[in-house]
Amino acid sequence: MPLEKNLTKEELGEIYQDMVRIRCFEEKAYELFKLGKVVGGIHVSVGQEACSVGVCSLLNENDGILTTHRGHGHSIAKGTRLPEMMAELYGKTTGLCRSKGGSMHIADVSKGHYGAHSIVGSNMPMAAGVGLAYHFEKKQQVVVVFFGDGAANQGSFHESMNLCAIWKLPVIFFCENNHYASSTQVEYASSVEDISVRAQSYNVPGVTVNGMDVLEVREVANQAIERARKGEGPTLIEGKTYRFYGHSRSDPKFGLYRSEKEWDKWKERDPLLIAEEKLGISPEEKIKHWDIVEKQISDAVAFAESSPEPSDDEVFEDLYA
Ligand SMILES: Cc1ncc(C[n+]2csc(CCOP(=O)(O)OP(=O)(O)O)c2C)c(N)n1
Ligand SMILES: [Mg+2]
Repeated sequence: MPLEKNLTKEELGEIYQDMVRIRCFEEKAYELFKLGKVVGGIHVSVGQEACSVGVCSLLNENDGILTTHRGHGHSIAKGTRLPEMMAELYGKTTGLCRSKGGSMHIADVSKGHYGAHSIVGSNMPMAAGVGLAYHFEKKQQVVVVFFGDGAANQGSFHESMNLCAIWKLPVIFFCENNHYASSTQVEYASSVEDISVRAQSYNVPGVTVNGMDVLEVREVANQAIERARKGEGPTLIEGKTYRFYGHSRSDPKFGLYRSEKEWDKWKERDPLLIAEEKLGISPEEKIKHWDIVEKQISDAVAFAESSPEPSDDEVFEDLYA
């Protein structure tokens, strides 16, 4: 039976609202970045919401995630608090990491969020470590590591997959294949069309899914999570998706490496539109969800605005554990 058949109307609405929360948070954060309020760098995942929500909506609070430089969506989907997250982007003392992390290094261990990691591919060996800890603790926890198509060409991907496979660690490798690593097209950098086939080298299941469809992502993620909880080891999932913004702040929407025509084609498959149709969100419900979220985002911005800047004395605090 399809997984969504077990969901109530409220639960379907929560999935949609989570996706809207990510979209609104990131669009607001991007706007604030351009105004100089959000400091450091910013990489938004607008267009990739079905991957983060599809997976994280199936996780328990004590399950883990690790994410990347493009990690706001995963953080929000895992339940990270919005005011403290926005304050972190502002570089304020009330931020999740007391302003030491910023957009690219957000962590919220209380929610099982073991960090955004900006060094491409660095989070996969860490996920193997979290998986090993879960394996010894025997509490049926799982950890999901999100990474991009570019990261799938790093040695750390292969080493981590192999280790998790031989030790049957409860780690789900979720590759968000948004077709570009900065300006490098995936076809240019990868020898295979579907990154998921690489799972065969490690004798683990590998699945490619439509990463624009939250319910399709949930179906495959559910199987991978069940398998990991039963102690049967890792799965590699590849969600084919697209980022609607440029790679980072300095990269325009279309850039020199992708065309407006290509962008338009993907925009027709906006994950929010697909979710509205498939989750059965009526126009009235849509307005209600957006209203709730917009209020939450403006509260988060107000919290960040009114929070204090860190003082010079704090600069050496929290560096060692
Ligand atoms: C080891 C390393 N090399 C290069 C970079 C610079 N860099 C930052 S993001 C990025 C592209 C990553 O592409 P992908 O893994 O597909 O993730 P996406 O940005 O598409 O989400 C690069 C090359 C880095 N941060 N770390
Ligand atoms: Mg990419």
